[in-house]
Amino acid sequence: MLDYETRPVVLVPYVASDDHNPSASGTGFVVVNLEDVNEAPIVTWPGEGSAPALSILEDSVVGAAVGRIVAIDPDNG
Ligand SMILES: [Ca+2]
Repeated sequence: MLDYETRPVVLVPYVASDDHNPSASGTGFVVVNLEDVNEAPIVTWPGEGSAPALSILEDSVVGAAVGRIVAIDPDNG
């Protein structure tokens, strides 16, 4: 899998050969520079479940903390 953040450059090996008899060939690597794609933030939360499920008392004051979710930008920089 291509991933700019973990490996921005990929070396792809090649073998090129002609159709002579005997055949001659050469090998090497092509340098492929990945271009960064802007990825959506990854949101995580404590506990189980596919969506954040938080609870708060109905008589809590306005502005009271309900819980905490964390968003991480997987892009560099
Ligand atoms: Ca990216």
